[in-house]
Amino acid sequence: MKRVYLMAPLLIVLACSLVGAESAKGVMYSAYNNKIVVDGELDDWDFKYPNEISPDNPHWHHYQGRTLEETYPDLFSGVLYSAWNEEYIYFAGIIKDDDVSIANFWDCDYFGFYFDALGITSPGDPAWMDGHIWAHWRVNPDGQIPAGSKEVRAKDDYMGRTGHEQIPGSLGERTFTDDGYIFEIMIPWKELAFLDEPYEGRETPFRILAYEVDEAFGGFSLTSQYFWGAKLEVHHEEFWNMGTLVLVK
Ligand SMILES: [Ca+2]
Ligand SMILES: [Ca+2]
Ligand SMILES: [Ca+2]
Repeated sequence: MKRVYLMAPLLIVLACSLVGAESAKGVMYSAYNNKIVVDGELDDWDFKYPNEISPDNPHWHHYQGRTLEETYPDLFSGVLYSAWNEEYIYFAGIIKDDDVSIANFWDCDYFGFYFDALGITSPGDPAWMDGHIWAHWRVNPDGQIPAGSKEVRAKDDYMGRTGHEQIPGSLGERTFTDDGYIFEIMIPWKELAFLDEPYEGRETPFRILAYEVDEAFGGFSLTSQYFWGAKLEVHHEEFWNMGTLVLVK
């Protein structure tokens, strides 16, 4: 019996370390859903697998700017969801933010969704700056056009790697709430280059940017900038440190 007593704590420690190793990678699940209509209302979502934006979530990494924990009392938190079907990948957010005003196209609240198209797994890979697709969702502006870019409706701004052009067939809507905003976007799989074959169990290197701007310090300021992923060392485009998006049914 004595051996059993000794082994039980060891097994618990081993089990905890395995769970810790899994969660350290950063995994976000995307739930199958074929009934979503992108209209800025989330009554068509099942709200499975929430990804909480919080200083307590070890997979949200501070990049630059001020943070929730520092001197500026920024109200910024929320929860993100993902869903998929045979044609589209979807993202939704329910965000608490005390200021959603804007200065211009660039100085506004936005989220970026990064997909690694080349499977870059180590630092120094010469392809790393070109190895991804990003989709930036700008929450605030209506009808603003970024300088030097093609005319896109700014709140549908999905920027591909080679320019600030909307990804064809993508769509986004948002609704302001009493304490922030809700957003809902969709991107066609066929526009995600190497990722154009969705199937249950598919795992994709993936990163999320939360870029939070408030009118503070006498102007529009970056108050919080966080990345979700496995970890963050020196640069936000560390494709060898991305998390994983997993498609589940
Ligand atoms: Ca909807
Ligand atoms: Ca805020
Ligand atoms: Ca804001």
